[in-house]
Amino acid sequence: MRNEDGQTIRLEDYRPYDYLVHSVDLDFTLGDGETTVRSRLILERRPGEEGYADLVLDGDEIEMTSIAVDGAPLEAGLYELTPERLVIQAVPQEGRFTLEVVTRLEPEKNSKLMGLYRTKGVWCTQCEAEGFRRITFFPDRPDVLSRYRVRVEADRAAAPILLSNGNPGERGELPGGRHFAVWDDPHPKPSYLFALVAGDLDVLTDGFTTAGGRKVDLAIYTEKGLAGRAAYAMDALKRSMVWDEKRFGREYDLDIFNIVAVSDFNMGAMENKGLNVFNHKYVLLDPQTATDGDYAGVETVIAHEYFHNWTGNRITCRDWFQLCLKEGLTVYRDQEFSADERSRAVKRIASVASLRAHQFPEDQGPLQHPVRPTRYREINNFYTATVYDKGAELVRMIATILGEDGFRAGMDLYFERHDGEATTIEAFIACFEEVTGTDLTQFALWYSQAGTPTLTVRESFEAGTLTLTLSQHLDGGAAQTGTAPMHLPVRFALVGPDGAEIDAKAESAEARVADGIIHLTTAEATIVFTGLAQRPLLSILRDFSAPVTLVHEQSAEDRAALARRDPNDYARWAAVNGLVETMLVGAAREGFSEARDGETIDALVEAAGDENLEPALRALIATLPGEVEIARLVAKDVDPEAVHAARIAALTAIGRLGAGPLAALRESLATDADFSPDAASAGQRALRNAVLAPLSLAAGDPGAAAAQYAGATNMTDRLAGLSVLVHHFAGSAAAEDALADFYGRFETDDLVIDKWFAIQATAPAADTLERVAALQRHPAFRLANPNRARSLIGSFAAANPLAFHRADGRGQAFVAEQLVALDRLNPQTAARLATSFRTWRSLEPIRRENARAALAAMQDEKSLSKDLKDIVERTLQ
Ligand code: B3K
Ligand code: ZN
Repeated sequence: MRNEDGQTIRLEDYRPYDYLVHSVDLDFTLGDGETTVRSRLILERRPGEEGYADLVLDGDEIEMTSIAVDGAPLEAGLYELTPERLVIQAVPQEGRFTLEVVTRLEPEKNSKLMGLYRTKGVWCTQCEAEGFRRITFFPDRPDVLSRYRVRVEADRAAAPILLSNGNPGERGELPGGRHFAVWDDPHPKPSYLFALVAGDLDVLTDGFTTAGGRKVDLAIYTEKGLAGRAAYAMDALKRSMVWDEKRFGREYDLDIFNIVAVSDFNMGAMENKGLNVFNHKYVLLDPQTATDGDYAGVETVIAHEYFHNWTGNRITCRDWFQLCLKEGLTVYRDQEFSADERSRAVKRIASVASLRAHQFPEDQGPLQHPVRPTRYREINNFYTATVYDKGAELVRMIATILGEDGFRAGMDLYFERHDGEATTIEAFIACFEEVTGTDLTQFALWYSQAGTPTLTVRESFEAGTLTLTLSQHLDGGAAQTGTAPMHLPVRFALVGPDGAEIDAKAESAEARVADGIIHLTTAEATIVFTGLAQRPLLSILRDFSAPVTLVHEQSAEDRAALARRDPNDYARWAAVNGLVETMLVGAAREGFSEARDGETIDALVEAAGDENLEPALRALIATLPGEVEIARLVAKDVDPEAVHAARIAALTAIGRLGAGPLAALRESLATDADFSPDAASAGQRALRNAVLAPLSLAAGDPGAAAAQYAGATNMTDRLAGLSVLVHHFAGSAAAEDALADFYGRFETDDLVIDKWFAIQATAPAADTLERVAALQRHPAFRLANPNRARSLIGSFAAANPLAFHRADGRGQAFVAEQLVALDRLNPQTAARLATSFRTWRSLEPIRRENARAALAAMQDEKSLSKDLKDIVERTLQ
């Protein structure tokens, strides 16, 4: 599937693999410094194919020590070995044959953390997307499904626990203090879902009985002494299993479900069949060391990986272009789970805010790509917010367009028809079309047209008639993937002066209007509502029913009225947020003006204090968008110092103008001594903490934050206090004392020390770069540990525009140097962190030029990895 330049993979070149791999037998001999892998494949030329085909297997940085076909060692001339491939000539073309290959690996030296590697003495694998080829030679592509049987052998003292996919089989002792275990996975799977873990681990066990009566042993393995911190993750797992049965009729399908938490991991977690491997950040929690945000994150990631068992594992992707088939759909499922377990409106707002903060800049910058890309050079660079989060929005739109029953019927058909297959987006969409008789051809453009459409709404009212004009526009953008009008489901309501929704008759020549949704399918549509007693308030794009940039020139009065009265909670947040965004963009461009923005602040303070709204929602209302998000809204010639000044001025004004009600609010939300991580308690803490920054800034006094830090009984409150001190009173004795105290308290706890690094790296202060450079030499800093690299370098680049884009260019140059150093150890993580440069063109000219120079310096480096090179080149394009 590689084209002439040998680098770019193209969707249109897809063709099935020439051979079937009926079974995979793997035998691992794990030893200190060296691991041997014996692989025995049963293969067969794909039936119905014409002509002879070489057997082509992928490989990457592995040494082959022997090779045999049908038991006979293969002579040197009968195969060709290159750094990327093993090509075997003269394999049987009729019937089944056996290929045996032995490879030798050095997991201890594997700092890329792809394939088999060692972390804190534990052997662990990561195979998605192309890591299996770093273990043995194999057709390492998602459409080759096989049955796996795995034998693992190791020293019993070093690795009392030996795990792989599927159900456990024989195990036993061997001479010399060694032992072995056999695992058998009855479900055919692609190589990217293979996993092996071996080590000396603690375990938390539990059990679950499925609706169909299958008894499943559940286990979460952790580093020594930490299993107690996995209790919430276990609870989240059981809730996920119940939810998938109820909501989607999906039951678990093995006798055992294992999760292993490790501290060196390139991403959040991995859904390997029956053996999920997790970054320990998404497993380990207790109130002293984890925030409410961490609890919510664990719940989401545990659910996400569990849900992959059906959307990803039982039904997988034909090729990596179809990645959103499993990722977008599984994000949709985990979002729905959190909405059902917690608060639907709060979850929706959090997802929308995250989409706009992470996916919109990607979709509007040089790394833009369609939800289903058609080209890639390095697939690991396409595990993006576009594939995941916009992909989830597309599934959500299908559900909105078809309604709950139609959507569920389509999902049922998808599960029934494609179980056990590697399939495509077309096949997925066809299921919904068939069960509902709906033509989704136009809707499917969302998968191929990159970029964020703009939805412009105009309204006029005259003599009892409201006329709306909706138009959609999509720039060709960098990817120039086309701009045909798409199907935008636009949820709306007309809201009366009393806050009641008005049921008015709607007519449109262009758009279908039904069940509170305008189906915009043309470039422009006019909708006329008649018989209205008075001008209603237009509540539009409710629940963010389509991932668009909304341009709606609604008066500040209408927005403020909706902020007070809209019966839809999402819409109330959106109304305040619209006012706040206008305020912040105006302040970043022209300076903050209390005279101009006083009413916005009143609306925010009033909504934050409205006891009819749940506290978690009020906390979101009271929290201003971050500087990166404000910069995105400013869009052109961004000056990060002006953005920072605007945000601080607005926060201070909120604290000053809202002093009375906000202080009373804080008082009324005194924290419980008995911590409970439930959503309602977390919401109370979030609201109380959201008003700490404005009140402290207005008072010009770190006292309240310092007192909160010192008196905190849980990490949420402690970190909230610390963050106000370090971010708003940088360099003060109170901030420095608290930082020293924090380090002393949590020195031995890696996950908490990550927070200590991150909070300092994100301080919007003049000397943050120098501080980060010093921290990078701190004994606790380890560039090779992805969490640590992300906490210091990643958060500096992603969340501290003031320091990263310092006018002298030294922030960007520092990050570029660090990325080049990281690239030598771990290209995937380096490439991920490099995406922080993606907004460089929106900066003002001096900073823009500095950023270009930093990117060019990376590009000039010799021996840059394919991963980092791909990001740097596309970013510079
Ligand atoms: N499927 C994995 C991500 C793999 C990333 C490879 N670069 C986790 C997830 O999305 O659930
Ligand atoms: Zn996923």
